[in-house]
Amino acid sequence: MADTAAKRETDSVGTDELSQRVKRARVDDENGDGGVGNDPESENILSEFKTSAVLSDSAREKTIFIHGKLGDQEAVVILEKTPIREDTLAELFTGSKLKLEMKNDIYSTYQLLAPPKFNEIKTTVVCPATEKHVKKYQRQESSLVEETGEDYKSITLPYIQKQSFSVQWVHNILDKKAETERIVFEDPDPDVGFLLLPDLKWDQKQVDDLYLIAIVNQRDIKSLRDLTSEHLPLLQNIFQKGKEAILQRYSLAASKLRVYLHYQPSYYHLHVHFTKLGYQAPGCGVERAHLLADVIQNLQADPEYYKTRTLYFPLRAEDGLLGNFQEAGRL
Ligand code: M7G
Repeated sequence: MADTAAKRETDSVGTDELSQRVKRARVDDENGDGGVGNDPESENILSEFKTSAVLSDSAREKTIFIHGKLGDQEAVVILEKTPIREDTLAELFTGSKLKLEMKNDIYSTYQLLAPPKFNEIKTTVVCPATEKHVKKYQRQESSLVEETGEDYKSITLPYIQKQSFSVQWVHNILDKKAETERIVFEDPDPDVGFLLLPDLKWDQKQVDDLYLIAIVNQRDIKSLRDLTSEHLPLLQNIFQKGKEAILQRYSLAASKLRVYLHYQPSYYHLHVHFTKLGYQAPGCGVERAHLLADVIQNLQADPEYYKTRTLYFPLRAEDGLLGNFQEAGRL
């Protein structure tokens, strides 16, 4: 699928049949007893999912990324076993069946068959998925790229202007067309304002893997590269009010947070990641994450810091941008 066609396809999200069915299923669930696994009447949109390939999986992280088809549309489905929560332990122990697997001296292993409500699997569906989504979730070798300010202008910018993921989902959030009930904090100011809400990756069941994103109201800041000292009031506002909102809502102190931007991001509308320190959030490594506190200091020291600095980031083997860096002899 050509990427431009793919982009058009993602732009239609919100009107296609699948999203109507997802909404219906969600409303059914909300109107029912709300319990996971207790509502057999909810429409299972995945019953007709046809797997074509496993893109990646991890026994350690208990995740699997699958490419397949939902009806005649390409889809990516992500399944993730959820953490065991302390507040469910009593019920888990009393309400489960235990099957002995082996016993040796003081050691024994069992298969614990928990009541259905404890078997929830966090499921994310991307449909229609573009070729770019499939590549994003595929296990691939990465290479570290060195991008000068000039490289950004001549290689990266033209590429992202043509090929990047649709940010329709971001506009839906800002326009209050999606995820409105999930908003944790809002500052409506057009220049320094933002919306803070749980990231797609966080099921909000435990603070241990807390993950929120702050999405800026301004629509023309693509990434870290666009930032200058002019944006300091915006960045400081996000840093300050984001931390306060998280303290208030989740009782998590600022000193327990990792607050950062990705470069390169997947979505070119400026946003800031807030994750719990100690939780190894995907993409929090030094090759991709830039602490907001450092970004602020760098811009205070040099207003054009991110316009002129060489920035380093990993690109996956099948990323078109990597190909463009190779063609330009920059790798
Ligand atoms: P990024 O740095 O652009 O890319 O971050 P990454 O996905 O490679 O990290 C975008 C962030 O937005 C990620 O943490 C995503 O999980 C999150 N995200 C993506 N989508 C499509 C949604 C969405 O629809 N809603 C919410 N709440 N978060 C999203």
